[in-house]
Amino acid sequence: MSDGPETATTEAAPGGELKALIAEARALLAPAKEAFSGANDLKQLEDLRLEYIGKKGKLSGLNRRMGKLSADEKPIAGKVINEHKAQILDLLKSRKEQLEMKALSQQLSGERIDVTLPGVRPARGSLHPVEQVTQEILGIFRDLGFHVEEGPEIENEWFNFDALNMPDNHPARDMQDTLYTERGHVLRTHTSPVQIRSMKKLDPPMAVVAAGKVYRHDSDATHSPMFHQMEGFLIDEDVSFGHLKGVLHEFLRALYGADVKLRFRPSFFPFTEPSAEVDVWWEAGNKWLEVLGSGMIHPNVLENGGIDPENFSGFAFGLGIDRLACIKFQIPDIRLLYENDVRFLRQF
Ligand code: FA5
Repeated sequence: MSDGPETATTEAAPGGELKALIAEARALLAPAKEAFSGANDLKQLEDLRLEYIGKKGKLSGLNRRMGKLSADEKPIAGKVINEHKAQILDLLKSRKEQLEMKALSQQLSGERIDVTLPGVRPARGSLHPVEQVTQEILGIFRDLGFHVEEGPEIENEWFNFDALNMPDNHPARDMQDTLYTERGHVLRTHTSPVQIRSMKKLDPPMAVVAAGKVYRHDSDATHSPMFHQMEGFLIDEDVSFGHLKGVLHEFLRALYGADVKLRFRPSFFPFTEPSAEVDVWWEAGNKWLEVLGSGMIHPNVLENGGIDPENFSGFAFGLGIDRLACIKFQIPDIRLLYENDVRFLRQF
């Protein structure tokens, strides 16, 4: 970088150096303006800044020469040089802004989003197979005119046992290995207490289904400690065992198709008389699998629900939803439903 004009004026007459400095300061403006607008990027502009107003730049060269001026001349020259420095700074600033805008718009156009690129699909979850079957079964019973109720999972012992004709010390309580919570309460062992709750709430005739979790101290390929049941019952005048069989046949055909292989077996439940169980052929397990218990509601149970057994009769059934799902989806072990292995769950 040269201090060019410094060498142009030596030995001037009194006042000559002042005039020369002023003229040189003025003469800087036009070339500075041209040079700045010719700068194509911020790096070039910075080099020009140093050339004009850097420590060794052209304006500093003029400042240094003020030493040769008289005391009267110095403030005059200083003022002129400062004014020109301010103008040069203004020019630099506006060119800098232009170049920054240019750089930003180049960056933005380079980063433009290509809306035609294929998107990344978010992984989609799906309903658990037990939930899928539950929804399907509820749909079948709704179509048959049943109404949906619910009951609590932590149940009062009276609703879970006593009201269902299983008083204290009744041997039938041992049929369902019970998990007790606080005194007088259990994790419900079946959905049958919803029968009593619904009878107390509704007036006959009534046709109700209620699905939910139930708990027992039980675990193997066909037993899970937590599983799902759906209770169904219908109360009206002159309900017969034939109605029960008809509804269960209709239901199983709707769920598995007209050629479903099923069999009724006589059974025992304290809350139904007579009672029957139904098995469905389980291809994945290569055996008959018991899927439900059922029967005609015991007169004591109707009474406990506040319904006169002289005028009304009813049937009831309790479905094992998890087992129905195993048959539906050809699952060979009920415990697979609860291991939460996504490789298994993704198949449904
Ligand atoms: C009962 O729980 C009766 N409350 C059913 C009932 C209701 C009978 C209304 C009469 C009238 P059971 O204990 O058999 O019955 O259970 C009913 C169904 O639940 C069984 O047929 C079976 O499909 C299923 N089940 C029973 N225990 C388990 C278990 N540990 N894991 C998975 N499913 C089970």
